[in-house]
Amino acid sequence: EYGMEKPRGYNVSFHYNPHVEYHHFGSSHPMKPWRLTLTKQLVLAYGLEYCMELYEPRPATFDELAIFHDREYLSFLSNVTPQNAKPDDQAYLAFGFGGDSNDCPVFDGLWNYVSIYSGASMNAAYNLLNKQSDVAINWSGGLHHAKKNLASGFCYINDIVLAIQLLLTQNQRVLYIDIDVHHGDGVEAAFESTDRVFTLSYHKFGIDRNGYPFFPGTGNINEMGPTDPANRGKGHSLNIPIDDGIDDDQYKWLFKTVTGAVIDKYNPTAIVLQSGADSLGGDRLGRFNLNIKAHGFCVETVKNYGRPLLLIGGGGYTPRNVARTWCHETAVCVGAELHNDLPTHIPYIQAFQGTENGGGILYPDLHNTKRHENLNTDVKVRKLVEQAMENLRYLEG
Ligand code: ZL4
Ligand code: CA
Ligand code: ZN
Repeated sequence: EYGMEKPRGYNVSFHYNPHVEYHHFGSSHPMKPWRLTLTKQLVLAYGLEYCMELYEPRPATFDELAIFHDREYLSFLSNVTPQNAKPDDQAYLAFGFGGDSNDCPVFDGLWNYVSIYSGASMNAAYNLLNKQSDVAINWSGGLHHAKKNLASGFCYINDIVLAIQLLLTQNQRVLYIDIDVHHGDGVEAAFESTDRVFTLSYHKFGIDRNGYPFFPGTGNINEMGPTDPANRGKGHSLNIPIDDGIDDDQYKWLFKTVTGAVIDKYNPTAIVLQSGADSLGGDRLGRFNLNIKAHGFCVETVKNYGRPLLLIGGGGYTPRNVARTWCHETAVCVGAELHNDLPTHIPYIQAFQGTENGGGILYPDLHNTKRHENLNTDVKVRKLVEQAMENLRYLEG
C-alpha cells in the first residue's frame, strides 16, 4: 500500500453515499446493497482512498429524475410503501411491481434508495463534465433494466440513462459498454432513436432446460436497434450473446476485439462502463466462469483509451466476490497493484475467510466454482466476433 501516488494530472473520483447500504430488498432477494459496504471496506483497507477524490453525493431530486422518467411513474415510486401498497392495483402492476415476480419489491426507504444511487451517478457525470475527473466511479449505480415508466429486474430508476443524458450536454458521442451478465436493455431502449449514443452489451443469452429465456430475453446478435433506415439510431446498438461457462481467455479476446473495433469506428468523446459483477464465476445468478482479473481486464482496456470514463456497478450476487472485483477495479483505475493477502484489519473479514469464501485472499480462483460447463467453443467465439464486425459495417457511410 505504500509508495502509491496519484499520477499528476490524472484524477480518479469515487462517488459514494453510505446511506445506500441500509436498504434491504427482503431477506432472500439476491440484490444485497450490503455488498457495497464490503466493497467500501476493502477499498479503504487497501488505502485506495489516498489515490483518489472521495465524494459523498446528495440524493437526486424528483425533478432531476424526471429528465428521463415519467412524472406519473415517479409520483407512484415516491409514494408507495410496504404499508400502502395494493398488489392488485392497476398502477402497481403496470409500473412493474409485484405480479408473479418478486424482482422489484416495494421495501422501506425505496425512494430514498433510488435517489441515492441515482444522485451518485449524476454527481460522477458532472465531475467528468467539468473535467475534475478523468475516471469517475459509482459502484452503487448501474441499474440498466429500468425503463422510463417501468421497474424491471431489480432496477427502478435508470441512473445510467440519467448520467448519459448529462454527458450528452457536452459530448457529441457517448459509448455505453455493459459487461453485466444480463442484457443492458433499458439503456439500449432509451437511446434507440439517436446516433449520439452507441450501446454495446455482452451478456448470457439463451433458453434454459425448462424453456425459460435468460433474463431479460433480449440482446441477440441480430438486434442492432431500429431497422427503419430513416431512424438515426439504426445500427447504434451491438449485442454480444454468450453461452454458459465462458472462460477468461475467450472473454478477454472477445471484449478486446469487439470493444476496440467499436471505439475505433464510433470514436466516442466519453465512455460509460457498466461493470456488473454477476459475470464472474461463482455468481449466484450468473453463468460465466470469469476470474476477477479477467473482469478487471475489461476496465483496464477501456481506461487505456484515455477518454473520460464513468465506471458504474450493476449486478453481482455473491457479495464477497463483488467486493473483491470492484476493489480490484478501483485499483486498476488509480494504477495500483494490490497484495493478494487481504489486510487483516478489515471489518467483516470473516466474509472473505474459509475455503468456501475465498481463503482470505483478494484473487481466489473462481473458474468453475459453480461448475458451469463451457458451452462456448473457440470456433463459436470467433464466429461471434466475425458477426459483430459485420454488424459494425452499418456505422460506415
Ligand atoms: C428473486 O429468492 O428471471 C426475488 C429473484 C425474490 C425472494 C423470494 C421470492 C421467491 C431469484 C430472482 C420468488 C422469486 C421469483 N426472491 C423470481 C422471470 C422471473 C420471475 C421472478 O443484474 N422469478 C423473472 C431478474 C430475473 C426473472 C434478473 C438482474 C439485474 C441486473 C442489474 C435481474 N428475473 C423468474 C424469477 C428470490 C429471488 C430469486 C431472480 N430474478 C433471478 N433472476 C431474476 O442485470 C442489477
Ligand atoms: Ca451486459
Ligand atoms: Zn445482471
